[in-house]
Order: sequence, then structure tokens, then C-alpha cells
Amino acid sequence: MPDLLSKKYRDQLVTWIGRPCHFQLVYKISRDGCSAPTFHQKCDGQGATVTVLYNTNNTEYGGYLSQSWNSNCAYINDPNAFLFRLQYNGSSNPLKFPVTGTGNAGYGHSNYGPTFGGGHDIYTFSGTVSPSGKAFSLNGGLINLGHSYNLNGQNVNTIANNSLQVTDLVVYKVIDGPGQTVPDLDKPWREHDGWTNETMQALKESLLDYKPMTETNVTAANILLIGQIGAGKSSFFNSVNSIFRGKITSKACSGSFEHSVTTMFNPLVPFTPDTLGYIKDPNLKDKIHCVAFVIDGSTVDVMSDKVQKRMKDLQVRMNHRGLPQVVFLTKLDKICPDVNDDVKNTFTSTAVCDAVEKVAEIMGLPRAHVLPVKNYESETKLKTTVDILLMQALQRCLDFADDYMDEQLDKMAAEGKNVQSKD
Ligand SMILES: Nc1nc2c(ncn2[C@@H]2O[C@H](COP(=O)(O)OP(=O)(O)OP(=O)(O)O)[C@@H](O)[C@H]2O)c(=O)[nH]1
Ligand SMILES: [Mg+2]
Repeated sequence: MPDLLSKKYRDQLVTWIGRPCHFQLVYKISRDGCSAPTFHQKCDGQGATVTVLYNTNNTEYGGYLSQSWNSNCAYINDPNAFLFRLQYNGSSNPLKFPVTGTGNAGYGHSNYGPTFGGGHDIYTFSGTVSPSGKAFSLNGGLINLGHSYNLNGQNVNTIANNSLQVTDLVVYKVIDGPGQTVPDLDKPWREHDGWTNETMQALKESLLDYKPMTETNVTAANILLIGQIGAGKSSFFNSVNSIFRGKITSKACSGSFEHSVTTMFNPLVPFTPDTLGYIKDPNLKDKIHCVAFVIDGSTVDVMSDKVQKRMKDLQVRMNHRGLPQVVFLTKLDKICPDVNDDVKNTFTSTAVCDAVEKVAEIMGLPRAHVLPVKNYESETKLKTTVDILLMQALQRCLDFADDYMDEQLDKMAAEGKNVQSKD
């Protein structure tokens, strides 16, 4: 789950605080409950803190104290304190409001939540506040905003929408020195080609033009899709098919069935000499050139040992033949709300990054072999971004298939075999 406080606003706060520092979340009402005793238990004596209120108007504001919170019914003297606004009605709009009444910068009281200023400027809540739905109606007040802080012409409406209706209130401990663990959410965790229509067209053309880069009669790459029931094999096939048909199609039956509807690729049905289409001594063109494990990204955390073992067993046989393997990690939309909103967020999503890492570890494959995708499932229209993600995955798979064919040809040449088929 990405942190509520974006990288941009963290950087802004660090600039205002005026020394290298980073933030550690210590109290969050949506997680810990909105209760004054809990706030004090977690925040008293912690040194410098930043308190941020996230109100239901998409406004983010709060205050910084360089001194510790206390429960002593005592004002906190702090010449370095300031209040701030980071965002207003969904737009980035950072402003700093320096303390004027330094002796009353904060107020510590066992039955009060975070409280700033004499009077008080920001009095968040007292006692315990229960959530109603996803929001908390904090029972404090903002009527004296401007009492101990210089609002530089702003007022309670332009700073806080005059609203204590919040989705969250978070207190961060300020720790000296630059942080290492704060992920840069603006920087993608994997390079990608962008999300434009041109990128989509270029990928489409390159895939349409695809021919194995070998001087043989091999005209296509054979990719084996393997995966658990419901992992999204048929959906992947259908999605790719849809892209090239220019509309959503459903050639391979997909859906939630207890038993697989695509037994053809199902490892539960072993491939034997009796299987229709079995070729005893296959030519390169008849072989599998790349294996794609299709794994449901939303169930990575609960993948059973049995399934892991089954895949490992298959991998042993594939490794034996030097077969390249990739993972199509499906259902990204289910693991990250940002990706559900827009597939463009795939490579900046920490949830997707984590899932990719986890799968790479389970499968013993390099991370670059794990290819996140989102299949078409309920859509009625194609989307450029979804197309790009799917085609990129397919393209990578074909690159690996090419490498494999090259190696096989070298091997056959070394063994003096004729690569051309008999027919
Ligand atoms: N939200 C979401 N749902 C998906 C995605 N891919 C597949 N699904 C859904 O997951 C269910 C199973 O997908 P299938 O493609 O039928 O899975 P399969 O691997 O072919 O399953 P079997 O043929 O039964 O082995 C279907 O209801 C799909 O609509 C995805 O990327 N996102
Ligand atoms: Mg299927």
C-alpha cells in the first residue's frame, strides 16, 4: 500500500524543516483508531513530528513540531514550529505558516489528539472518535486558526475547507538524515516504452511482422501457456487475439469453472504419445520455444506449497531442455487500486513491484522474466495502455523464443543434424 504522503510532499516538508531528515509513520487513525490515549502512547516523547490531516475535500494540511508531544496539560514552546497546507481540493498547493506565539506552539493533554496553538489553532479531537464509513468527523475545532501562527493572508477555508471531516490523520516521527527506504513513487521500477498510441501501433506492427530470426522453415514461435485453473490463460489468449482483431473477442472459453476449460495446456493432463498431434521426433518448428507460466497476481501471497511444487517439477524438466521461461503475472488490477484506475501506473505501483519480486523468488527466475499484464475481462472496448502491456509481455516472450531457437540451431549444427524439416 503506497504511503498517503507522496514523495513530492515529503520533499516539501523536508525543505521547510530545513535539514536532511525523513519520516517514519507512528500513528494513523485509520489503522490505530482515533483515540487520544493511543495518540499519546505512540507519539509522546518521540521528538520532532509532522501531523497531516487528509480531509474529505482532498485537502492535506497539518503542523510540524520540533519538540515532543506530552500528556501533561502543558503548552509546548517551539520557535521552529509551523503549520502548513500541502494540497487544496486535490491540487498541489503547498504553503507554510510560521509560528508567532512560540510559547503556545503545541498543547499536550492526555485527552486531546494533536493540538496546535493557543486557543487553539488546530484542535483535532478529544477522547475517541469512531469512523463513519471511510471518514472520521473529528470533534475538535479550527475556529482560532491564526491565533499563534501567521496565516499569510490565508484563512480556515483556504487552508482546511473549514472541515475536520477526514479520511485519515497521520503522525510521522521526523528522523535526522536522509531516508533510504522511501520508495520514489514517481520513478518507475522498470523501464518501459511509454503509453502512447504510437507505442501501441509500433508494438502491433512489430508483432505482426514477427518471424523467427532463423534461416529455417520455422515460421512461428510456439509458446506454451501453463498455469493454475483460473489464472487467466484463456483470457490472455483472448486479449491478444482481441488486439489483433481490433475488438474484444473470446475465442478461447474463459470463465470461472471448477474444472479447467482449457485442458489442452493444463499440466494436469500429461502429454503422452497417445495424445492427438504427438510427434515422436519433433523438428525445431514443432517444439515449444518458450514457456509462459500464467500466475494470478492477486493470489501470489496465498499460493499453496502444492502448486509451487508442481511448477518446480515442471521447471526441472524445462531447465533440462534449456527451455526459456517467463511469467505472465495477471490480474494486476486486483492487487493495486491505482492500476485498476489506470494501467499506466503498473511500473510505479509498489504493490505490483512487490508481487513481481515475490514471484521471481518463488520461481527462481530473474525479475526481468516476470511480465505484469492485465487481461481484458469485463471491458467492451480496447484500451491503448492495456494493449501495450499485453503486447510488451508477448514481445519479451518472443525474444526469449528467438534466443532458444538460435541456441538449438547451433547445437544441431554442432551435432551435424539437418535443420530443415523432412516435409
Ligand atoms: N480482473 C481481472 N480478471 C481477470 C484477468 N485475467 C483473467 N481474469 C478473470 O479470471 C477468470 C479466469 O480466467 P481464465 O482466462 O478463464 O483462466 P484460465 O487460466 O484460462 O483458466 P482455466 O481454463 O479454467 O484453467 C475469468 O473470470 C477472467 O475474466 C485480469 O487480468 N484481471
Ligand atoms: Mg482457460
